[in-house]
Amino acid sequence: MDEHDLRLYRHEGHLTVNAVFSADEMDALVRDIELWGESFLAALPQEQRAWYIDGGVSARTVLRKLDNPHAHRPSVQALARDPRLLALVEAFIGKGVSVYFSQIFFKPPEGGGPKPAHQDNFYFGPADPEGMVTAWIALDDATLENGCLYFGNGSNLGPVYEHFAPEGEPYNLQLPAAILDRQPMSPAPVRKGGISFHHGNTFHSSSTNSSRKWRRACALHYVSNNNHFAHPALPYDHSLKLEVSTS
Ligand SMILES: O=C(O)CCC(=O)C(=O)O
Repeated sequence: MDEHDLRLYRHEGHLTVNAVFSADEMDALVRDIELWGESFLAALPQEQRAWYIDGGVSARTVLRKLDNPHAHRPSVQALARDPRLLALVEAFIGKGVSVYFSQIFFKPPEGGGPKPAHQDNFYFGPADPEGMVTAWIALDDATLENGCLYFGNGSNLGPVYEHFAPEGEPYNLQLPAAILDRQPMSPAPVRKGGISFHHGNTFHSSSTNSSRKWRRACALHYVSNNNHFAHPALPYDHSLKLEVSTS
């Protein structure tokens, strides 16, 4: 990554860096996550099924997401500490960073559901909005067909807007249509082993996976070590915050 890339990130609020990890590294991670997913699904209480199971895939029961892999899987914790990734994260938010929250997004073939447009900084509510960057690591090629991310270029330079949750989906916080109408969204395909970085204020979304290929990703939400969480919108477990480098 060079000065031009950093300027682009500051201007548009996101940056794609391909070929950070190898395909073999991503395959090993997927195998580990699949094992975790099987035991998670087997133990999933009835009242949580609507949030974790992908409602768009009717042919089989398949997970939509898993939370905090950095706290549950040594493989993901090692990824979060990987020097190739940390050098990039620190170029965006400075030295001395922690993982605040992390997620596996499965987006299964033939129906994996969309994620409506939102801003991560509305969810996390950091005191310093600049001290937060999401590293979205592509475990498969993410394409227009299988539901890659879309970004609102330059929305990182604007405010964090109030989000709403649809009836019966209290965790699915999203931006209102009146705001989205003013912000075009552009696709950001990423190759397997590449990373899509986005600023915490950047609008982003993904569409349904109507292809026959998986679109799995591991999102690591990094914050500066001295950032604190003034107004999180959801009840995040702050004890899972993991310091991975010092300044
Ligand atoms: O993978 C997706 O579809 C959504 C990702 C996302 O919202 C994030 O990484 O913050």
